[in-house]
Amino acid sequence: MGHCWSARGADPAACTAIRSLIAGGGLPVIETFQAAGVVSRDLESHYLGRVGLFRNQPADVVAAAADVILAIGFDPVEYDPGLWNTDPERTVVHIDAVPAEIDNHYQPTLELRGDIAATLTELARHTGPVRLSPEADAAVAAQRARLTAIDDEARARPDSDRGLAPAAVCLALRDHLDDQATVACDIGSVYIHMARHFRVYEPRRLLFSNGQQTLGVALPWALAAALVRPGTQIVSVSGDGGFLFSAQELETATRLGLTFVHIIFRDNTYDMVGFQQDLKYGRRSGVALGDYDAVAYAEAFGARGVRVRSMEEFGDALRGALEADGPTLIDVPVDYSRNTELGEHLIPGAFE
Ligand SMILES: Cc1ncc(C[n+]2csc(CCOP(=O)(O)OP(=O)(O)O)c2C)c(N)n1
Ligand SMILES: [Mg+2]
Repeated sequence: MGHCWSARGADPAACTAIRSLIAGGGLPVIETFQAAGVVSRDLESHYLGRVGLFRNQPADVVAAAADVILAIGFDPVEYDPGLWNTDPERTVVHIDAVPAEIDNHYQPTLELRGDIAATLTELARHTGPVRLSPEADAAVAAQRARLTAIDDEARARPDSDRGLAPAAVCLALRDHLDDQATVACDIGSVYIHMARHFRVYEPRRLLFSNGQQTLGVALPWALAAALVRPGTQIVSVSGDGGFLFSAQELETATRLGLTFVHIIFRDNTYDMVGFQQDLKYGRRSGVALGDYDAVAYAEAFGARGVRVRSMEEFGDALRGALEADGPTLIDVPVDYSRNTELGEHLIPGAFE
């Protein structure tokens, strides 16, 4: 079984070449966070999801079973090879403009260094459409079915008495946006949910901050996107903690007259820290956050603000915000009580 994934592969020329390489063949594709959108709508049958942070996604199952991996533009800052490349004997072909970063878990069999698009075009000329064995095909199909089932389950459980289900909010957001929309995502449990459930069909439309995982990036990125992609849908998404890391930029947004929507996943906690404390120590410490009034805060800067209480209200607020001029903040209470499941099926020792 072979497959490819990609970080620098989201470059427009590289992306086009990846799409030609997989079209017509049976090669499954896994997206890293930075590669989100490399797989277009018409190639959906090749999409096996994104890698997880904790090696527990269908994509990780496919990666573990692959006997050949084409790592296209792979940068270890996104996903440490020690987490996913558990079989050092496996054939890894590193295709990139820059040299591979060699370590114990990343020693490519072959490095094709140079312009990614030119390399892929040449590769496709030699290989023709790549087909998997019937067994590998069946294994990939099983993981694709699992991917669909995960989203179906999320849609079926949109809320509880504690708030909206975070995965269902991600899927509802997708339903309201077109393919040219830019979605800037902050760090936090919010980003794990978005990475798992928010499909994009064009590159550089779903933006994540890997590596440093900088809190507070989403709102300023939305401002920048509104400046360079006027007339398109611009959305930023953050947790209630991450929002406060750069919330003052609402002043810049209203002063410059920028139009976008910022969505807060409200749980009154720094949850990505909290749920990992639960997993590691069995208790939480120093992660509580007050139930601050985000609506009043938005209004103080001349922006609109709304706190929603149901999926229906969320849809109404989003539709209104996308049609309005200027920034709108939508405060969405989420039920994070199942978030420790985000870390399920960890590789041994990840939280020791
Ligand atoms: C600048 C910065 N400081 C601290 C962290 C560590 N950190 C990662 S996630 C997180 C909590 C985020 O909380 P919130 O924004 O409410 O999102 P949630 O996890 O609740 O969805 C923290 C403190 C970071 N990534 N960046
Ligand atoms: Mg939070």
